[in-house]
Amino acid sequence: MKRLLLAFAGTWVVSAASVTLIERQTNNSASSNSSSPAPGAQSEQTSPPFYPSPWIDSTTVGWQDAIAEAQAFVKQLTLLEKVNLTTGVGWEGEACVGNVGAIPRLGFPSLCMQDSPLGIRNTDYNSAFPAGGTVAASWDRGVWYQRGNDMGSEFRDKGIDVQLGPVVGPLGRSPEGGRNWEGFSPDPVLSGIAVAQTVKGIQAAGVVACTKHYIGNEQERFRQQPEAQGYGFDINEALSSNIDDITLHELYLWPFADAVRAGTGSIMCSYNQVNNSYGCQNSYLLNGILKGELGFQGFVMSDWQAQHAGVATSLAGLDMSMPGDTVFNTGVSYWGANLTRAVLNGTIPEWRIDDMATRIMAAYYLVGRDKVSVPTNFQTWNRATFGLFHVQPNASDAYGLINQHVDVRAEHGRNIRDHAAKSTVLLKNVDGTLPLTGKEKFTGVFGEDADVSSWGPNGSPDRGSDNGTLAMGWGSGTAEFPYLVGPLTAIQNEVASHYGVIQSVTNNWAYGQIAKVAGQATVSIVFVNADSGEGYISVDGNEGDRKNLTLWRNGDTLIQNVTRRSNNTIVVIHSVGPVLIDAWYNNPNITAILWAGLPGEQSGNSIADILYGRINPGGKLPFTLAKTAQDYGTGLLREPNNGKGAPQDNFVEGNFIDYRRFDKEGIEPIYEFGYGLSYTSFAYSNLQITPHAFTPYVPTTGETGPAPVLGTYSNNTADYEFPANFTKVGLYIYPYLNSSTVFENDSPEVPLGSTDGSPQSKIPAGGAPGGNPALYDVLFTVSATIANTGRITGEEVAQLYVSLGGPSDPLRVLRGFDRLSIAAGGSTTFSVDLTRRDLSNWDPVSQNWVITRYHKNVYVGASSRNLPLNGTLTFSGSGYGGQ
Ligand SMILES: *[C@@H]1O[C@H](CO)[C@@H](O)[C@H](O)[C@H]1NC(C)=O
Ligand SMILES: *[C@@H]1O[C@H](CO)[C@@H](O)[C@H](O)[C@H]1NC(C)=O
Ligand SMILES: *[C@@H]1O[C@H](CO)[C@@H](O)[C@H](O)[C@H]1NC(C)=O
Ligand SMILES: *[C@@H]1O[C@H](CO)[C@@H](O)[C@H](O)[C@H]1NC(C)=O
Ligand SMILES: *[C@@H]1O[C@H](CO)[C@@H](O)[C@H](O)[C@H]1NC(C)=O
Ligand SMILES: *[C@@H]1O[C@H](CO)[C@@H](O)[C@H](O)[C@H]1NC(C)=O
Ligand SMILES: *[C@@H]1O[C@H](CO)[C@@H](O)[C@H](O)[C@H]1NC(C)=O
Ligand SMILES: *[C@@H]1O[C@H](CO)[C@@H](O)[C@H](O)[C@H]1NC(C)=O
Ligand SMILES: *[C@@H]1O[C@H](CO)[C@@H](O)[C@H](O)[C@H]1NC(C)=O
Ligand SMILES: CC(=O)N[C@H]1CO[C@H](CO)[C@@H](O)[C@@H]1O
Repeated sequence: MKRLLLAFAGTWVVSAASVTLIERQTNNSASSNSSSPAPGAQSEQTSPPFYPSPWIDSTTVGWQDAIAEAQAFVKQLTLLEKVNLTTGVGWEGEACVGNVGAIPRLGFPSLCMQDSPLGIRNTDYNSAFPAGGTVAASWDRGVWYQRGNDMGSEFRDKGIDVQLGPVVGPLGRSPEGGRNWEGFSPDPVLSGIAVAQTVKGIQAAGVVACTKHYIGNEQERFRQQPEAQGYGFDINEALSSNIDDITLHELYLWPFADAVRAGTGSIMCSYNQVNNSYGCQNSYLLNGILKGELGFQGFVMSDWQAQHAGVATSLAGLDMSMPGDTVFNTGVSYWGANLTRAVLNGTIPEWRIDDMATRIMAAYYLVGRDKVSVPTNFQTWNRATFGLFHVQPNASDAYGLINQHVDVRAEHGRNIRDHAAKSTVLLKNVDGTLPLTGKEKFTGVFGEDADVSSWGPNGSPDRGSDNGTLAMGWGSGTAEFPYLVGPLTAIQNEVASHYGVIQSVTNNWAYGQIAKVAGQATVSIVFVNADSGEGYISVDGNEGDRKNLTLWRNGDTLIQNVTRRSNNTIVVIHSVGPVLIDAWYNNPNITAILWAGLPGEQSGNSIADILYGRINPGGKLPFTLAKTAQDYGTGLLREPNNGKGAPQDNFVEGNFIDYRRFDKEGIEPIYEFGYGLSYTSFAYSNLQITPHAFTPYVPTTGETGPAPVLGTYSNNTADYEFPANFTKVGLYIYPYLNSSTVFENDSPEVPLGSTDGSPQSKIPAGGAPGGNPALYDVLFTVSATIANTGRITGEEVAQLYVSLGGPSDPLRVLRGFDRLSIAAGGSTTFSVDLTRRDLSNWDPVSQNWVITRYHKNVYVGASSRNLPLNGTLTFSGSGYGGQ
């Protein structure tokens, strides 16, 4: 059987884009008008069907053992037990934010899924790590891996099977997007390497990573219909992110491919629709792209209440329903008993439920949970030691030990301090203002953001306020702080250790007091912030997404008040992403500016390490700091634009987000993507380009095996009823049928091909986790010499950009980087392997990656706009070209 995937180029791709691409494949002169249309996207664009759902491939390198163990496990299961593995027990049904059913017959406990991407949510004795968007600024593979590994070990020791993170969706299309800070960077390569390292770190600790939210989850507003209704928007469906095929592949999918290649055991599908099909039942994206083209062998889990159908979601590639009930606390599920029934009545083929269960267990074995798992020792709903086991409405009143208060932090605080300091970006430093010595005559510290809130660091549930110093955003992507070292505390300790003078004003409206202290200070340090979070909490009218990009809490006025009186003012920004600094950044009284992101529990110590020079700053901006919000050109969709239907969010800018847009439109930013200073200086020289012999790109061909069917199941309906004398828990979701039903095995109405378990043709761009293995062939090695020309050891993030050269390509795209430690007067070699993928464009016509014939240049330097070295990549021989 051939797959039913043809004839979709037309629906996914604006026809002009395909024309442009053909042109850029054949036209070597590069003389085309540079105003050729960007790929773009259209309203009402639709997502084509893709069936059947690809089954697990037991020959997948890296996964063979895990799949064999998973198949052996699943083979012994009854249908009810398989259904139990796939379906959550319902909101508040068990200890974790999500749990599936257990398999008591085999002593196999309920799998536990728990937030968040920056540490364990809703527990105690856990660490609060720096946010993803903050550590992105370290550009440091070691930091990402270590942070992931530290987090993973904490999840493991609390008895959690799946960490609900890391995040690469949102990628950060709009700087106002509420959850951007949970992810890494709007650049797909920076995000891709960061997510891969994080996944590896988490999973090496024996916990399954759940990379999320797949895909196009770029704004909070309209992400869920009921939430939008709650904010007064009368819409019947969630927003549709309309993304064309080129932009999908070259931008939003890119880091997901890296996560899959790194072995992520799980992927969470998103609330929003993509091309007018819900993220958790979009067969093109789940079956075709994720499990087909990217060769994902793990399981797809729904976001909480992101499932909108039963049979359709299973056939479209969803493997686990979270938290299991259709809507929280309804006791009703699209799966559970419905899934049992759908398999028994022949609507869902046996191979499909087997594949769902196998994928879940394969992830489990892949990370070695069979060897390291401990029973869950906390409960997410309650901090008390004793309490109800099940807090679902109508649950039994079984009561007992629910929180063992296991301290899982080891000494992760040391790494947290180091990682946040390494992620701090020095934006301005006039005449060596920084580092300070601690012996300044009079230090003034200003701003609410300098000190921990009087409500305490965890004073607002899920950090849903902007009280005190900002060290994480709000929503489900948070953790409780075990402590929060405020900047004022750390700076005061520093000054007091020298018996110096320090005074602070931490009320942003105390103008008289601010003026008085600023007038005396020989150095003033002003702390300001800007917050955002998840859509279910609104803070100061910011319904998850930010209303604007200005500083919060009167921050601009605070800065102005200080600079009026103090000619040596250092500004420290804690923010979720870009903020507008145009009003003050070039004020001559501002002698230094630092972006410190969302640093986590050691905030004060981390910034003090930078301010006092114990750590030489080496972070670089993972986004652009622009003069105006309009400069970004990719604002949020703020008003419904489709009546009561799904708001249509057309990603018309295609690939041109963040620096790619600034380059394209010739807009001068204030501080560009990749920018950051050090206390020392660096020089770049000696660019070398070494071509490697490589074979032509070979599209994957051939057929898969048939869908594995594991075990048999009884057709006796009495076997599926609740066991005798079974005590139901509250609104728990069970796999059992309420009464024996006659199952008609008639011809159910399902999408064409969706039940076909016969061998399927392989996908040309696929073939292994992350896509066609030849995409990762190294075509060139580019190197350069980086010298430390200053007087102290420093770390430089050297960056490599490529110009792919086509008329609809960005001017330059990041393709490599390394954070290098170089002693004063010393030098080192920066080296990047450029893969075929790095040099390819997605061709929607051939549905594969191609190297176009446009000239390709490389640029090496210190930021996206400071690129002193460049050269041309010269292709030769038959390896050229993608087809
Ligand atoms: C399914 O899971 C529930 C909840 O853990 C459990 O009570 C039940 O016994 C399980 N059923 C089977 C058939 O394993
Ligand atoms: C099965 O799903 C339907 C919605 O499709 C729901 O109305 C029904 O209550 C579900 N059955 C169970 C037992 O949850
Ligand atoms: C089979 O069961 C599913 C789930 O309850 C239901 O949606 C579907 O209509 C049933 N089909 C037949 C043919 O009975
Ligand atoms: C904390 O934030 C909430 C919500 O914004 C606000 O109402 C409250 O006054 C703040 N508390 C303090 C101590 O700042
Ligand atoms: C932007 O939003 C913040 C947070 O709600 C608010 O403090 C600030 O006043 C707003 N700025 C403008 C210019 O409206
Ligand atoms: C800079 O600070 C000095 C006080 O040291 C003040 O006189 C001057 O007006 C300030 N300049 C600006 C631009 O605020
Ligand atoms: C700031 O003002 C003081 C006193 O007026 C002066 O000594 C000092 O040099 C000035 N500093 C800068 C950075 O301009
Ligand atoms: C149950 O029914 C299905 C569909 O008719 C059939 O393929 C399967 O062999 C039956 N299983 C058993 C154990 O009889
Ligand atoms: C169910 O409970 C009743 C009363 O406790 C008992 O008599 C009966 O034997 C039980 N049935 C089964 C199948 O365990
Ligand atoms: C010294 C100074 O600049 N004070 C100003 C602080 O900000 C308030 C509000 O804008 C002004 O009224 C003060 O003059």
